[in-house]
Amino acid sequence: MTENLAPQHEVQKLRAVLQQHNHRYYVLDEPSIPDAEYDRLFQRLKQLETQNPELITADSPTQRVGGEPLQGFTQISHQMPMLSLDNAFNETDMGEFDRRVRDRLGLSETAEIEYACEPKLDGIAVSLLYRDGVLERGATRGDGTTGEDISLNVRTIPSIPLKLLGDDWPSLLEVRGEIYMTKAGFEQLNQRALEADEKAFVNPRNAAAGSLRQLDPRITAQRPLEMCAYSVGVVDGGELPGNHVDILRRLNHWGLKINPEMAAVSGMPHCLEYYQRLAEKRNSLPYEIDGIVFKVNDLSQQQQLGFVSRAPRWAIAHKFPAQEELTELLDVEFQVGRTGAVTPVARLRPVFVGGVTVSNATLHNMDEVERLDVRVGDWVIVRRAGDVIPQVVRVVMDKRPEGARAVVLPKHCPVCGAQVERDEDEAAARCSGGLSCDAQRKEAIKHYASRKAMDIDGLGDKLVEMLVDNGQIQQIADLYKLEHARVAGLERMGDKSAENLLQAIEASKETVLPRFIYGLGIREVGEATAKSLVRFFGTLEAVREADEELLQQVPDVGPIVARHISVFFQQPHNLESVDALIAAGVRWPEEQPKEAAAQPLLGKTYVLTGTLESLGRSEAKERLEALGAKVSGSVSKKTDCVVAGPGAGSKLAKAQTLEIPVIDEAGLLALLADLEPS
Ligand code: D41
Repeated sequence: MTENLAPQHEVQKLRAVLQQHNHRYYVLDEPSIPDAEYDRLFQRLKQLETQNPELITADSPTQRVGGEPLQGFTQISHQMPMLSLDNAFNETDMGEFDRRVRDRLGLSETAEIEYACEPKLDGIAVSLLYRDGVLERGATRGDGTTGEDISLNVRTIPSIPLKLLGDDWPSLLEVRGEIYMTKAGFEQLNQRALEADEKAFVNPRNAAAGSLRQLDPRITAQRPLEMCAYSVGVVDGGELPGNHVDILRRLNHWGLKINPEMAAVSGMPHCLEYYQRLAEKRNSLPYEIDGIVFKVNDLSQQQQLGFVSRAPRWAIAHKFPAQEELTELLDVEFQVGRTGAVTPVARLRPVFVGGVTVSNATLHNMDEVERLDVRVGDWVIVRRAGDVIPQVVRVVMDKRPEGARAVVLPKHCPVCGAQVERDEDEAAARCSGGLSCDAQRKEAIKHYASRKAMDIDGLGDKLVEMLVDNGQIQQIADLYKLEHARVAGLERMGDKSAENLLQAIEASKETVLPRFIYGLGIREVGEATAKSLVRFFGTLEAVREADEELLQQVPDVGPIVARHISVFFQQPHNLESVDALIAAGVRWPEEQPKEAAAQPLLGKTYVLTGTLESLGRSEAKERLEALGAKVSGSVSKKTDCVVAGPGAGSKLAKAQTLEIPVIDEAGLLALLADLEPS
């Protein structure tokens, strides 16, 4: 296209095109050309610049990483101080903030303030100075008055434009924002560090700070940093809109990234709703946030309010509960799970973290204990993010007391006393007691009764433990022999609940084969694998008799799962247990194995989101699965198609970003009509 342009014109054209693509890729997250095409354009520009060095300019996309390592950073003083944020820790603090704002503005009792809401990114605050649309300087916030010149480093961050888009920007524009690392970028960076035998970073914030502090911009360039704008500082030679949200949208229009969650709401109740909504979304966001920033949206109101000491009166950060806290490791105990896995569990001095009081945390396995080098008596950082089980993430070595005791894997199962075995190639240690171990027995029964298996209402964990402890149940099939009088005699039971329980147990006899197979608790055989097995083999006999080779023909079954299934059905006590269940009256309708030809969607992954009005989600799921498709709960690169009904939200948005085909319910019905055997 550019064959016969003069070099200076071709260079200009290439820069404009590359700038656009860069923007689409890093800011909008919507690439429009393949990476290879981008690389070709970039190489062509580089070639032209090498041949015509007089054409090189600082805002050329080729000039992101440049210069020799610095000796040190130069101090700069901010022409306008970068203010700090006051914190609120609860709704009372927020109510008081809103009251102060309204009082100062002399507003009536019923008047509502409009607030701009943004997630508070956990990163490093910076200032970017654009002169005539060209990035001139980048600086850290520092103490708000004095920061450090990190121009060479900020230039390497792809979401920071070297030149603003458009031409309607003020001639001098200071953009303020947060530089951060996404969770995914952080994981990858640490993975790389681990592989290179280097020390891992403790969290994305530290990794971002460390990356910005590099004197050699070539190192910073390799770090997955991003920048999101949150306000402006000095503005000269141009006008900006009269409210915060519109200012940020304008910055976005000039090519800067802003937070897509930003919203304007009226009145404190809506602020609290926004806070709640984002708190629920916190873990699924691609970056870490530690609260929500609320700002009076109207600039003239901001001006009236002014600031005290170093924080504006018109803004506040409503913090989320901390997800990491420091506490003492009181002891390490070993728990035995359904498959015999012996898991070290940390007993902690109770600590409030992630919104709840935590006194136990998993240590996963002995490899993890060794990796953390954790000892009883240590001070540890405990993390609880969302509904995930609390974890010990690190030991504070400086605080290790004298006589801290090493954690040793017991030689014998703490429950049944059988040998504990540890395979060379496996992280988990296992109790060799099998179903003679009370712990494994209890877990096996809990699993059999669980919702996705036989779904026995009223048979909770505590009850199973009591029934095993007082000898009413030895093996799963004994469930079907329970006697009313003995059950009713249990603690907190009584006549009525015993009757209900026995009825629920009786009702569970009528089941379907996939639930039954899942309920057996074969290692690595989840709900989906159980379904695949039934779809492939049709009968329990066929699954029982299949060898490893045949098992591996089943979609989703690899060599390890095949091994576990085969081993399970070779063990006499397992076969006895299955036979006992059948003898007790557990039954299911026979299914016909389906030919691969009847499974046109084999290997395809579908995601259902929003309301499916005529089908309903569970029917849609069943029918898609019957055609061989996998139905997953989340959208990823591996998703082949998203079915979106009314009310679809983030999953639909993600599908669009990833350019995954989306159909509606009508589309799904047409597909089913097409593929289902008539
Ligand atoms: O996301 C953030 N970390 C963030 C920080 C944000 N979204 N908005 C902010 N707004 C301000 C004011 C109100 C002073 C313009 C901030 C910060 N300040 C801030 N970051 C570090 C210190 C202050």
